[in-house]
Amino acid sequence: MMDHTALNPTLSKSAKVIDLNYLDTSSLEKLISGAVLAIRVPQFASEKTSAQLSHTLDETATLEQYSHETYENGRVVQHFYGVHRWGTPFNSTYGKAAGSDAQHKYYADAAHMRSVIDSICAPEKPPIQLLMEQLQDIWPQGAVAAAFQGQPMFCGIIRAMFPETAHLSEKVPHVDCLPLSIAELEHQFSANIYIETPPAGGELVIWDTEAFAYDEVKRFEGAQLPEHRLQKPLRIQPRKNELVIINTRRPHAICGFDSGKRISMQSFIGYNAGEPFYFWC
Ligand SMILES: O=C(O)CCC(=O)C(=O)O
Ligand SMILES: [Fe+2]
Repeated sequence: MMDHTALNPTLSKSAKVIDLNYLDTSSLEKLISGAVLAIRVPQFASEKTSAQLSHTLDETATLEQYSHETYENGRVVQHFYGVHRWGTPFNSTYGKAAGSDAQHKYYADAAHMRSVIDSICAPEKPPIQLLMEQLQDIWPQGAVAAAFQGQPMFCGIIRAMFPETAHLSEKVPHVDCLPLSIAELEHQFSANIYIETPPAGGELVIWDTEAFAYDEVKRFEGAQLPEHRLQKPLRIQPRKNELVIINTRRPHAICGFDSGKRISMQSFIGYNAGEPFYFWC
């Protein structure tokens, strides 16, 4: 059962993080304006859904390396930072031609994974789906699965980290920014719903600096972000079943851990004023 006690938003250790029982419009507006760095909704996923997803992942899922792209001399370079994935991310199509095998695979896997995840979570809805439905209720323009290339995109990839490689992400703050050639977005956020968390470590660190603009993302090509934009880290210890939304054009990183697993269902969320939130991953 969900705890319906109202959480006092000021209880949070940092004024830059909002802790909520239910998402609300004014908190989203604060995230969009940059007044807050993160929104947290504990107990967003039900225990049962998390258990079903976790169990299936252990038993049947084929995990692959999730890479993060950078651009070096105009070329896409993919880096492994210790995150594994179940499902095919849109960045696997970067640098590939329209109509390429990579593009076909992305959209085919999107359709396949939608039905696989729906059936794992049934009779409940997958947590990312619940988030889209809540945005439908509280945001004037609602939320949709993005179709930047005319076909519905994947929303809700499963990301998994293990002690052996989790530390790879810690030293490499990154920003996530959909290429301008795909869509022009005023902001890019991500939603992670944590299905499993390690007993210690695995914090999400987000730096309190302006979100990077497109030209800055381009300028800071390669893995190293400028030191002066990495001065004020804010650490978030994700809780099992919790939803955390951040602006992914702010540098962020994930801390290593020594035992357990760190699993989340993730989607990027694009924002343009007066338009629905666009979900993809
Ligand atoms: O796993 C996390 O806590 C953050 C994942 C991440 O880098 C993202 O959602 O952009
Ligand atoms: Fe990220």
